[in-house]
Amino acid sequence: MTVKVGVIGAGLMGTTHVRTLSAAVPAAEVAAVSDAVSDSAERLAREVGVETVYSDALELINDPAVDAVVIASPAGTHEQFVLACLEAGKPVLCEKPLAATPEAARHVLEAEVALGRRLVQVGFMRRFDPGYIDMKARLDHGEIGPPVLAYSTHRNASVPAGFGTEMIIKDTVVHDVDAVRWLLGQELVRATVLTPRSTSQAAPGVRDPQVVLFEAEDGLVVHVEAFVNARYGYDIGCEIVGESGTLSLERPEPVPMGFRDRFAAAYVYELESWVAAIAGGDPAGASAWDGYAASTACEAAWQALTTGRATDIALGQKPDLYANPKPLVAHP
Ligand code: ISE
Repeated sequence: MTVKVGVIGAGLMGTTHVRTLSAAVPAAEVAAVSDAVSDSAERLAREVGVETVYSDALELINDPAVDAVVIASPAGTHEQFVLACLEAGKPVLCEKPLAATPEAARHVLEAEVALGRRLVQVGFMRRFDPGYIDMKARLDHGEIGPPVLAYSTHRNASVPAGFGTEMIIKDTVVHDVDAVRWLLGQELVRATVLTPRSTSQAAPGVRDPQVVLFEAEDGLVVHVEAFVNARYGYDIGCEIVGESGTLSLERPEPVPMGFRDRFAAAYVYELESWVAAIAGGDPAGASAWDGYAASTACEAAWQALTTGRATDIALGQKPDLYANPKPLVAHP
């Protein structure tokens, strides 16, 4: 069966997903594209030979010819569109963040729990990167013993104008949060933020770089460096220090300049895995719970930055629906 996918959003990520689905995921077919700016949707649809174009995303979601939906529109639209997918009973891959606020992410979570089956996957693509998958397998295998420290480095060569201090936490650090929660299999419970002197490359008033310290459930400490004007490249690092060794993420050489190059393989595997799960079974990527937990941790970090105080991350009880996440296996 070919899964007919509707893609909402014809910007950078929507375009990446449409091209990847069309060129590299034979089990899927792009059936429709939508964007509030009709010209963008039409241009993208034409590029890959898709005939159905909407300017209203809700029409795309409710189109009977669409089996499943990718959401790559601005964060402020995610809650409404994911809820509409749940109402229509359609699997949905929603770009990060799951929703603009932890409260909105909780609405999505509650709607999925009420439905009683997992239809939501959040686009945390690092979980599908071969290097991260290898680290996770070795950690779970006990290769370095119980972890005590984690270091996650997230450097962008540059960011678009308007990318401010808050976005460095909510758009950038959110990836590190998901990656370490997944690698460690633990929730983060407290956040503290340090703001070194800003680089002269940062826009006026923007705090860049930032160091976010998270404490995890069993007392281990996670150090996240976000530096979005690092100029030399898009450089992602991760090291987990355990009681009997250490594991580091492979860093490609030369350093790529952008996230779409660095995570090209991850984007393909993310879509392949998501499409394969539609035929039966839960999606293996980040769940609505993971999206909610990441947004809540980032909101706490933002509060920590603005108040200068350590801030607790209060998630509440994890619903049973998310108790046994499907393990992710290495790309065949
Ligand atoms: C961007 O918003 C993303 O989502 C990318 O995946 C991330 O690596 C980048 O640093 C963010 O700015």
